[in-house]
Amino acid sequence: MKPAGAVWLGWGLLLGAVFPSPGWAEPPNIVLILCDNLGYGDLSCYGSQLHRTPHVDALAAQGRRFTHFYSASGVCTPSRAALLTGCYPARVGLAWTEPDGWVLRPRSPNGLHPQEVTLAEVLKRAGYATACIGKWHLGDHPRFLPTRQGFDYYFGIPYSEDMTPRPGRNWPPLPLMENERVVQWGPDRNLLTARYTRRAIRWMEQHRHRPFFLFLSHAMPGSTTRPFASPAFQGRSANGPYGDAVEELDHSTGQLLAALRRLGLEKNTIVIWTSDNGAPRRRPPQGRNTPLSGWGYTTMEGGMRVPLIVRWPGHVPAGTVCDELTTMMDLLPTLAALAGAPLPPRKLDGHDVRPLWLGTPGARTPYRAFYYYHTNRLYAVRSGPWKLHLPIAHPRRNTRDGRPMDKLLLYHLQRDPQEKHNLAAQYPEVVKRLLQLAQQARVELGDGAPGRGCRAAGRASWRGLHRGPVVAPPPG
Ligand SMILES: [Ca+2]
Repeated sequence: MKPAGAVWLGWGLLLGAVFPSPGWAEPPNIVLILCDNLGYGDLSCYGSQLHRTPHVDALAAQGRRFTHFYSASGVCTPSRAALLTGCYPARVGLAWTEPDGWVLRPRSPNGLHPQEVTLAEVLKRAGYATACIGKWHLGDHPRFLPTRQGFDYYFGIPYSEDMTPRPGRNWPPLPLMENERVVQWGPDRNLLTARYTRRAIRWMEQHRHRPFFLFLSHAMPGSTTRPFASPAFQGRSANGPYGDAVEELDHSTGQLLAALRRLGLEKNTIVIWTSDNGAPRRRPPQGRNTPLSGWGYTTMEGGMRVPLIVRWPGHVPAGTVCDELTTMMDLLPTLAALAGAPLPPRKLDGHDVRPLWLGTPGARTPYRAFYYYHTNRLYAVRSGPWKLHLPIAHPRRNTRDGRPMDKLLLYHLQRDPQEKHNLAAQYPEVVKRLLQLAQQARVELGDGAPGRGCRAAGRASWRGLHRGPVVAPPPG
């Protein structure tokens, strides 16, 4: 999985000239904006004809847009585990948990293992102030909360906004938390985007004089069939409540960027804008993953390939596009390198992709293979332009409309982003090579059972989140 040593030595020398060793005289601030279930085709700058996203489009014009950037999962919990640890979800035990299933449920005994080292912990050790604002979804038990995983400050709902009380489930009203306390049960979901944005800006203002890492993890467009938006955005878009939510996310981005400008932090702040997985299937359709095939919660391209925009004035070339394969698992090693922070002493799956972010001529993806897991099952493998769907006989949600798929399907993703023309019969040697790569993943990361390189999820002996006294709701 490692790139050719000589090539990377070359990059290292080149980067050494740009980046003073061991880190920066002035480490860059990092603002990471993550949306929930927003599709590849939901932004104007990615081809949406439905949504007006001028602020995100401007961010792309001032930064770099990635067209082959993957989440490590089609669903929330595993995707976020990969983003924060730099590992495949299966490696950190969160591809599938009992009794939760494919994502953690409220009051789960499971969570990201406290011994896992998150991006926040990496940066905190390098002197960064750290905040997580918004959706967490890596465990709601106190020992799994963001404040136990490297974030100095937390404000948000620790799981999905659709996990509200319902018959047969012992779920509390949605808990809005500040650090480790519930400050409001059942907050108005229409106001979440605006509240998160105000909190994020206030926190940046408070930490403007030191390097900071802000993880703004929006709840929207989210997991309901009727996404939420502030009254000022309701009914304003051409795409119903979904479009209203997307356009408010864009407005929020504009406010954050304006705050960075006002605080004089624009130049020395890396802004990263992405989504945790593709837009799920709705009838009629809401989010779009065009021109990719498939929907969120699957291992089709539209389920796992998501927008990524990186802006860093003077470093990341403005108005450029990167078509090389990168993934959410690269954020930890790449940002650690940019912050001059050492990597955790654990096996990681992501790569330091600074050459691709910085637009170094000739830079190529460091991935020999990328693996598409759904739950703890290996569904597909990509290498270069080729994607091989593996035969799936079991009845779990499948790559195509829930039907079992019993044969090998080989697609050339550059020529066939829709995954329509099966070339397995024409390219048996490619099939053979990808099957060998798949077998390596089965051994290391597992397929239905943990592989030899997998670590356990965190497990609490009691269920943490109980409906208790509410402290005074915070202003804003
Ligand atoms: Ca999601």
